[in-house]
Amino acid sequence: MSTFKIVSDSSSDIREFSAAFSSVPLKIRTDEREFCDDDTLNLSEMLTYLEKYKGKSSSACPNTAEWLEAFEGYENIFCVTITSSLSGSYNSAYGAAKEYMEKYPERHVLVIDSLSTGPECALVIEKLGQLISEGKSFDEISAEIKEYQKHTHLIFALESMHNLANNGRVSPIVAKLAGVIGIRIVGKASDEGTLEIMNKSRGAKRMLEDIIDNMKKTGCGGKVRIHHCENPAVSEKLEALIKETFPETSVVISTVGGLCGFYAERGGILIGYES
Ligand code: X90
Repeated sequence: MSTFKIVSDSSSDIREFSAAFSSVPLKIRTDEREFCDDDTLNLSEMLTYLEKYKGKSSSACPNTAEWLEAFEGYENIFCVTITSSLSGSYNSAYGAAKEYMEKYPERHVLVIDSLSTGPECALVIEKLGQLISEGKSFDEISAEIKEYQKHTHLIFALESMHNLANNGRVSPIVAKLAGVIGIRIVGKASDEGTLEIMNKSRGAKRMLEDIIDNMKKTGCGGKVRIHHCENPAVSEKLEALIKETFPETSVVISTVGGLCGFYAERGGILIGYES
């Protein structure tokens, strides 16, 4: 009997899972403090601290040793990372996988570049859990998850892009727009795993309409996962609107972890969904 494990970096916002699972934390840093994106993190306290902090803040992905520790003891590992276009997480996981398979030639690690983050990673993890519980082989699951990824999407709506711009993940010009009071930036994870801006929406109502319009373009039917950064009210409105527009969906709302919270900032909403 082979043993399966799912490992992801903490960008997936998943802390606990039904199958064998580990979340490998990214870190958020200033010159004075380091926040580890695990169970010990108080997100609200971190956000408040960062809003007041005048210096530079940044994030750091897991290193090879941290990934290796999460793999240890398992024969078949599926490892889901944040998009390799915006983070070194995939590369360090890939290095760890190579090392692991050299040490244990009979074991397997598939490192999956989510080309996304948050709730879209969560969908991939849920799917992996389902395929494992169906008793499929490592190779079958590897093929099916690749296919599945063609049918998952990520849309985001942000009130501020301050931390994204400060860390070189979006241009300062785009970030400035998000800083305008009442303007929300609606965008998506592109096919290449980059941040693609689609709307500059004025007001929450317009933002919700723009999110739905973008979901209509790809179609939506199946699972929807909403991860928000201290914005339950708008998430619930969005849930109602999604259920009304796409009746064949099941929506689950949850909260972001530290990494997505750092970049999405207060009010930010990420939507992962199946088409
Ligand atoms: O390696 C690191 O330090 C992590 C860097 C992560 C940078 C981007 C995180 C974005 C989080 C913001 C909106 C969603 C964008 C999705 C684009 C694929 C959430």
